Amino acid sequence: IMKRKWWKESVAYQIYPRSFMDTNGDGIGDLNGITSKLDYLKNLGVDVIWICPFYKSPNDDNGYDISDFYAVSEEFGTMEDFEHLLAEAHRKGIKVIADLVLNHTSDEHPWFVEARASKDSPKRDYYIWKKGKENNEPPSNWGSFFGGSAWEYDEQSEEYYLHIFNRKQPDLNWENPLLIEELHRMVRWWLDKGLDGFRIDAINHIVKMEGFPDAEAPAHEKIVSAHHFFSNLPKVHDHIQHLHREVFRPYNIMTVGEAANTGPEEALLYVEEHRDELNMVFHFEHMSMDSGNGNLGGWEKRPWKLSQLKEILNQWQTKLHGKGWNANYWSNHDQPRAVSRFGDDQAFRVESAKLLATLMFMLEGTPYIYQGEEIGMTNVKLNAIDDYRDSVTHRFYRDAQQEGWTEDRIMSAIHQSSRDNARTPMQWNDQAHGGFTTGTPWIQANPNASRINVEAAEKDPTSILNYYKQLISLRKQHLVAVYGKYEPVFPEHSSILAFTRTLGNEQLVVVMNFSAASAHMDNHEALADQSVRLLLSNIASDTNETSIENHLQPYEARIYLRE
Ligand code: TEU
Ligand code: CA
Repeated sequence: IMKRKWWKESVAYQIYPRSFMDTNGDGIGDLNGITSKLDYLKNLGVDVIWICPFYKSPNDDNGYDISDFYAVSEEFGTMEDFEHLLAEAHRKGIKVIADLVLNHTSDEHPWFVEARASKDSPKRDYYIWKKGKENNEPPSNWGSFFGGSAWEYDEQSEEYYLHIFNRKQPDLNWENPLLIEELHRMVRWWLDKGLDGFRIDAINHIVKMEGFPDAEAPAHEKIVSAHHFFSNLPKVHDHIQHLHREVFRPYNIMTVGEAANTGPEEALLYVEEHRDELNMVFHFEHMSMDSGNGNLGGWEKRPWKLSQLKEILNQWQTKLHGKGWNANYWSNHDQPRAVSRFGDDQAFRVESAKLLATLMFMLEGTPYIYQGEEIGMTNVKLNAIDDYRDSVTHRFYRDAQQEGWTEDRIMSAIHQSSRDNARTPMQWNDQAHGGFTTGTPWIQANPNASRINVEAAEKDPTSILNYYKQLISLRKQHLVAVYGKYEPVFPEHSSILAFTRTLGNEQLVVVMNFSAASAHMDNHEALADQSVRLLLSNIASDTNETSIENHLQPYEARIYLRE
């Protein structure tokens, strides 16, 4: 058994503050809105909330472009509101972790303003500046994650600065020890306020390849994906260990790093316990199962394969077991809604949302619910590009237009993949805007809020929400659900995903049908008749099952206990 830790046994809930709950009618969710919903979260069984950035920001990227690390965005409230939220959460036994953005700041951060003003400014070197190539081209052919070159030309100094996200998000220069000291001081300041940890944004990108070499590409391709030149470079680990040693160590906190383009071996370098880096990382391997090819093509989803999901889970579950800890999630503020993407948001919305939850809660690792997932919120189809708020979606729209895509094709890709799918207001009740605001919301609510909302779910014993509560209490009653060793069953089955979790004499058997047709399981030793007890199922069953039923209905999920 691994060392017991509170963050391993916790259920986490991600809050996108702008869209969670508005208390002053300005159409923007706020910190007091979060405080007002703590009882709801407590009741659901949540132990930790992760709040996306609420710092001062010009909001080019909804808070991921920070202009003051020490200030609360006025739209979200005041520092007192934050302190009140933290105190109330703690009083109710809920821990709070915040987003920590260390890869870049806003271009409106005073550091960057100074850096840009003069080449001689001591802050100049807080960022990454370089001369262009001879022929007036950017220093390298690196593309930004969000489209276009990762270099932006600065007329005044005739140099370029690096931004691997939007151009209003200049990358910080982690080669500069003074900068690192400033960042450490800031992190410590928040921990001393009583935060319980961090989700660390884009942490695996903080170090860039020395010399900024061109990525290999055909000569006519001027801008190419070059993320291997700024992902998981060895020095990243020195910096994280330094941060741990200098800042994290004395605090009883949890840390989860965002690490795109990272496989399980690479992940162990971040999370293996003796390395003293991070507790967990979010990987993206299951997030790319359904993305099409290329920069723009990635927006057009293709069907995903259960076989691939199984392969990914098997790797992560087995490779980390006994060494490091997983972070399990189906969605976040950057991804489409899980039930629309991996389930069926029409005929089997309820069943498939419960099925996805079953898997997330029964894996080894800490589960992260994204706001609204617990009521089965779906993707949204806003009418026109002007209804969208996400700058990355707008960027895609322009780029796709330039490539000659038709309006229909562009909008269809946006409906499938826009980050705004996850950013529409939380649906609390059947009132206007899902009860999120009494004013005009900053982005339209999903029209299905009249049907899919918390109030309705609370009244219905068979709702997705009530199933989440059951899953969470099951996880809390059975240590095997947290620490048990994972073993796949039927690795080749085309529609059934099944596995066992074993801890001492206790074993969970989890069987799930990932299809809209019923499915049959052959006899298997893992399912053989010994005393089993059905703990939970997402489809009402009339019997008190004491043996494993070989037949599964569409999207059916069952959890058995064998003692
Ligand atoms: O996301 C980082 C990010 O966009 C990539 O790592 C991305 O996840 C990857 O390409 C897989 O698609 C974080 C935040 O979550 C996001 O909201 C911000 O826009 C971004 O950082 C910049 O701060
Ligand atoms: Ca507000």
